[in-house]
Amino acid sequence: MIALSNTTLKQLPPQVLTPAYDRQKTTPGIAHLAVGNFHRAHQAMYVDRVLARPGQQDWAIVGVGLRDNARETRRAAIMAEQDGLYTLTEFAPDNTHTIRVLGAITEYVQAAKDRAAAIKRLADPAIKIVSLTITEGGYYVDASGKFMLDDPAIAADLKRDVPETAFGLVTEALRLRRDSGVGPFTVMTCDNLRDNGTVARTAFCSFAEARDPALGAWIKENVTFPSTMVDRITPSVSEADITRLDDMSGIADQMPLFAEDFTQWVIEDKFCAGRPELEAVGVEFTDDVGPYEQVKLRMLNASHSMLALPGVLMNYDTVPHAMADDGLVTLLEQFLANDASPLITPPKGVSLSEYARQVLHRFRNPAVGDQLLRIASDSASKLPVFWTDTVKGVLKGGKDHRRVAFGVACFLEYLRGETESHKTYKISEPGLPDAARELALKDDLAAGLTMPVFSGWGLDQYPAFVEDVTKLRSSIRTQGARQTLKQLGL
Ligand code: CS2
Repeated sequence: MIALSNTTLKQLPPQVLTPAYDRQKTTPGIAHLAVGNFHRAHQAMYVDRVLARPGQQDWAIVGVGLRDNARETRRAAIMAEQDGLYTLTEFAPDNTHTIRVLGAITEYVQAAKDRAAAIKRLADPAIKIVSLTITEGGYYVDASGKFMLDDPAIAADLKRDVPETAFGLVTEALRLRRDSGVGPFTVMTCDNLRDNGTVARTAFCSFAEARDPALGAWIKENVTFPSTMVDRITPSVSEADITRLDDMSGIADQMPLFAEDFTQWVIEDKFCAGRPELEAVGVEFTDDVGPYEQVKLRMLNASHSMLALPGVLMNYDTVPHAMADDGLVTLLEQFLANDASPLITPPKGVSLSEYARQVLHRFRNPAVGDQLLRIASDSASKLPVFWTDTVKGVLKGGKDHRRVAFGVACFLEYLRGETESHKTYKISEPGLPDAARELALKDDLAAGLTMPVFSGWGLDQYPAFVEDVTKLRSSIRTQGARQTLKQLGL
C-alpha cells in the first residue's frame, strides 16, 4: 500500500496517471472556497490539466475550507498529509475506469483556524480568481432575488470585526486589495443556480455594501462575477471507498473520489484579473451561459430530484438501483420529454431529446453508484432552483401536472424520514427551518405547500394542483410511493 505524497508520486503503479507537471514550480492563482468532492472532481481536474500546459504554472489552487467542524479539520489534516494530492477514479458506463492523481490543489487553508490569515491569503496579489462551491442554499438570495441581510448568520457576520462567511472573507480581502492598490480578483461561482453569476454578484455586493457602502461601490465597479455551468456527477465518499481504491490500485488515499467519466464546464468569459487557458483543456467559453444552465438544471438536476425523492421512499439506495425500476424510468422519461423540454430554449446545436437520453444513460452508470440520499439532501434549497420554472410552466399552460404533483408529494413525504416499508433514514435539510419542516408533518396535507420552498410558485392560483398533491400524499402514506406511481397511469 503506497501512501500519497509528493515523494511517492513516482512509485505509483504505471496505470495510475499522475500530474504531468512539476508541482514545486507552480503557484496558486486561484483560491477556492469550500473544497467539497465536486470541486475536487471537476474544477480542480480542469486546473490539473491546464497546469501541464506551457506558461500556465501560476494557476494552481489554494483550497480554503470554511466550516468550523471536525470534518473540515480532518480534511485539512489529510490535505496536509497527502500534500494536497488525491485520486479521482473515473468510470465509463461500460465499467472501464481510469485512476488519476490530481495535483492542482497545492495549498490548503482552514479559515476557521485563523480568519485574518485567510483574508490575507485571498488578498495576495498572485490570487486572480476566487471560485466557490458553497451550495445552492449558501447564497442567501430569496425567491425575489434579494440578499437576506436580516438572516441571523448574515446579520451576525456583518457586525464581526473579522468576518466568517464567504461573503465576509471576500469583502475584507477586497478591501485590503483596494487599499494597497492590488486591484480586484474575479469571483467565480460554481454552484448549480439559475444565472449563478448574477446571484453571486447580488450576494457579495449586497453584503459588502451593507458593511461599507464605499467598498461595496468599488466592488460593484471592479469585480466581475462570471456565470458558469458545471456538470459532473460526483457521489459522496465513504470509508469503504478507501478500501475500494486500495483494492483497485494499491494506493492508500484517505480522500479518494469516484465519478462518472462525463464532465462539462461552460463559463462566461468575464475575468477582471485574467484567467488560465481553460479553453485548451475542454472548457467552453461563451457570452451567454443561460441556455446551458437552463438545460442542465431543469433536465439533469431536476430529474435527479425527481428520481431520488420517490426512490428513497421506495427503499432504493443508489441511482442505478432506482434506474432499474420501470415505473421511475417512465416517470423521468415523461418528465423530461413532456414537462421540462417544451419550456426550454436550448443552446445552438443541442438536441433536448438527445440530452435527455444522455442524462438517463449517465444515471444508469453502475460503477458510479451515486447515493439517492446525497441527491435528496438539501432539497429545500435545490427544488426552487431545479423545479420552479418547469412547475410554473406546466401549471400556467394548463398541462398535465401529474408528474410534478407526484414529485412535490414525494418531497413532502420524504421530509417525514421514513420509507414506505417504515425504514427510517436521516434527512439533511440545512435550508429548511424547523418551523417550515413542521408544516410538512402536519395532518393537514396541504399545509406543506405553504413553506418557503414553494413561494414564487403562485400555488394559490392552482387549487386543482394543491388538491392533487394532497391526494397523492395521502395515497403515498396509505399505499406507498410505488403503488401511487403505478396508479398515476403514466
Ligand atoms: C445533484 C447534483 O445534488 C444534486 O441534487 O443533482 O449534485 C449533480 O450530481 C451535479 O450537479 C451533476 O453535475
